[in-house]
Amino acid sequence: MQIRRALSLVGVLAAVAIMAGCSRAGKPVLHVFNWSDYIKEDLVKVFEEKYGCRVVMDFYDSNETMYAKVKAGGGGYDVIFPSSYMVSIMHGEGMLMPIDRSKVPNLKYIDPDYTRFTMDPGSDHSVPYMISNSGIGYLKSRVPEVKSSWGMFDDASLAGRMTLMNDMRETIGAALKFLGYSLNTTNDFELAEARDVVIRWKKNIAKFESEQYRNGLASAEFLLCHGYNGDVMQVMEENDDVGYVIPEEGTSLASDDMVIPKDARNPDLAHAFINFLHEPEVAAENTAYIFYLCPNTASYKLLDAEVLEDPTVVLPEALLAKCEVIRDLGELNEKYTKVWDEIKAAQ
Ligand code: N2P
Repeated sequence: MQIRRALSLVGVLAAVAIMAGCSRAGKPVLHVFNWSDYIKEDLVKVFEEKYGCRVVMDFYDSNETMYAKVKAGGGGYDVIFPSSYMVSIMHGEGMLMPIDRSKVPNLKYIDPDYTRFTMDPGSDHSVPYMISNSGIGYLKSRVPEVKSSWGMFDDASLAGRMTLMNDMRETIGAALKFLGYSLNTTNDFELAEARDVVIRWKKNIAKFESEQYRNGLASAEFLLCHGYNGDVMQVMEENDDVGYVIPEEGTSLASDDMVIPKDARNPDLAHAFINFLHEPEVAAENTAYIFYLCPNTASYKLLDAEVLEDPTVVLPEALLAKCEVIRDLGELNEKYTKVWDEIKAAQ
């Protein structure tokens, strides 16, 4: 796919403005905090060349670890990629800069079908990046009888060879869906039941793990892992024996959004980066590489049909109806922290 296309006039003017502002300090640096394996690195290089800057990227494996670091004042980041519920928490705490829509003309491409997954559909302080879902990655040869169910974590024959995400909302959410409840419930009885399910599953898993499971599947250290669709698909690209199922009880869907923290040092470059990732060619190339869907309408026609027709990338309606987006529950988020602490403490 040809993405090194000529700079648009808007792009040139923006690049000149950004470089002029930083000429005395040398190359401007954009500090980015992103999920691991969530961007095609070559595209970052294209951005660096286009804007005469350097991008320094750090990585995290859950919204909560990202939040803890940023809240403690760490990082000095210009762009972060929280899921929508975390955008809402950060916005509520005054941690985010408003998006200057005039600096992100590519907002016009955001697919309105997916803004229902975000908590900021007007892109006031966040811009959708990718849509993800959670499910189960597994080795076909080792788990031939796999079922599309969270109940797989009850299978004692796989004990010690499975992982669940080290992520309170995802893992408690999986147990809630298994039980037929909402993954946003605040009902104490439902939460207690889900807690007990995860404690039961904990006996069968090797560990709670949200990042290394990809390598673990590739090396057959793990046979069945709770993971994100694109992460598992990336392993599948290299290894035909890997499969991915979305449990029929439903799962969590996320709109992972791009935000600019209030104390960002380079907000102009941050806006330029966000806009760049929504250039249709860039969005398409990124999606084709990481296997998550960038909700950018103009990029779809640049994608191979097999990506858009892949039911793990674009979910069929019947399954979609059983899935939910994790919501910010305000003060009641505490209930999940408490249940998670109990799960972690359980023997
Ligand atoms: C990337 C995982 C991103 C999905 N490794 C998070 N919703």
